[in-house]
Amino acid sequence: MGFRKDFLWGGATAANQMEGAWDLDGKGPSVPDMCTNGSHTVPKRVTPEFEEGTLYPSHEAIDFYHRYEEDIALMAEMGFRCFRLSIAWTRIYPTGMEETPNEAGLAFYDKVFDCCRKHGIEPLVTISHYEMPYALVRKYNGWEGREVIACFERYCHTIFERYKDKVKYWLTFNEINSGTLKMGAILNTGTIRGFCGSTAEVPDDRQSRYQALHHMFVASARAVKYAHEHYPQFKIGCMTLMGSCYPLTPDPDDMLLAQQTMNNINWYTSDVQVRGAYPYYAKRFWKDNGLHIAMEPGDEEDLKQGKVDFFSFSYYMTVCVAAKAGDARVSGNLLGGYANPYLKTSDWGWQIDPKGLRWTLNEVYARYGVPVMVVENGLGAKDVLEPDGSIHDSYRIDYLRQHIEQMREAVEDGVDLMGYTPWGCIDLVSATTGEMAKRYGMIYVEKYDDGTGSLARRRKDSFFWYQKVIRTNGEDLS
Ligand code: BGP
Repeated sequence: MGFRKDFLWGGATAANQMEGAWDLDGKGPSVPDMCTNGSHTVPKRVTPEFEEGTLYPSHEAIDFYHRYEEDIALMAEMGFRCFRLSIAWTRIYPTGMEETPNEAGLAFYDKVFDCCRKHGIEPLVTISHYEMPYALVRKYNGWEGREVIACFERYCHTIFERYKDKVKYWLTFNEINSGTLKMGAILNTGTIRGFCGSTAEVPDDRQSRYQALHHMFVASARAVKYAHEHYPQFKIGCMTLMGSCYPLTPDPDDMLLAQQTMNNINWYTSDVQVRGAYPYYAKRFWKDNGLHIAMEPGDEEDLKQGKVDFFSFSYYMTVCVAAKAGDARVSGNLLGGYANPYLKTSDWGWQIDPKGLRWTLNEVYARYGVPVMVVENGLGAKDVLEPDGSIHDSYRIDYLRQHIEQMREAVEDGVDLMGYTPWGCIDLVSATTGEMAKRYGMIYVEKYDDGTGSLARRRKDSFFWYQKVIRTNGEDLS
């Protein structure tokens, strides 16, 4: 037993949090390009027009655009077999609406994938990771507009054909279920036309988000179906933000609420993407919340024909839910909840729960029975750069070790686990706060919250530890 021989060990990133070069070589602005920096206490803001003197962290990010060779070489040195990255839609179609793609953008990813291949690294490509062309927000209110499905299909056809010999593993949308949450309007559905303000102030317009999600389901299914027909070698997965939740008490009301939350937040999107149809509980959920989802003839058939090949998810934490208010709350990876008295939290208040990962893996596999991959996991923490250039991040090693141990348990339980790509293997911009101070990497980047820094890369202690883990295929976690 243990991890399979071809286990995809690696790390995960996203274009808008890493590349920089936000307006180079024909790239258009995406939603995150319109977002300012924030912090744990001050929310980031969306500005429909750029403000003079304001810092927009995605504009330079960690400048992967110019440093990808060095970065991929460092990943290769760690022994990566897989590198999860995303393509910036706006490099290929700057507004999302062009008829022909931007050759300079396509050429950039040719170089990146060739570099991965040179090092024997399998790219895992997220087609849309928390960015959409801002022009589509202005014109269609993001994914609420049905027209965006065709824009996305054109984008998918272009990149599938261009990279068919370089990329085998794909994910359609990052954390698609974040569209069920308020903050998902900015990160995911793009349903923020005309909105100007902080992430805390974004309106909770469920109707537009759930309509947008329907369009994303159809778009994803059509992309999967097209890929299966034209590129049978591809493996395409869905990607869920796993907000696993426990009932705070054995009160039956808490039990029911935990089940409903799992259904409505976590499974709502993956049931569609893995099983090819809306789940049985959707109708009641729409009714109870006054939601009306406009569908066209053919949509159901598309969903049925566009089932994904594998299930992937991000896992950082768990929360408790309680029917009666009053207990201590914790923040979290978009989904907050009640504090679990058995768990500790990270510096950013996210509850650390390695055993919850084993529980989650078993839940997922029992539900779907398709191969599973953990494509994000990790500890966002403040690191100290020592004068000699070292970074002693034993806390990160502890976090990763405990989670890998539990993944191994899940494999022993019988879960078909394909791989593990911890988040932000190289330090990058935080998605929720826009900070650099919240670091996840095994590779440190000298870049700071005020936008300064040499951008030099350094190996943290976790770099050498993870190198050993990969070398021993997860046997030696010491
Ligand atoms: C996930 C996103 C990533 C990422 C990560 C960590 O929700 O898919 O893009 O950033 O969470 O979150 P944060 O950057 O806010 O710490």
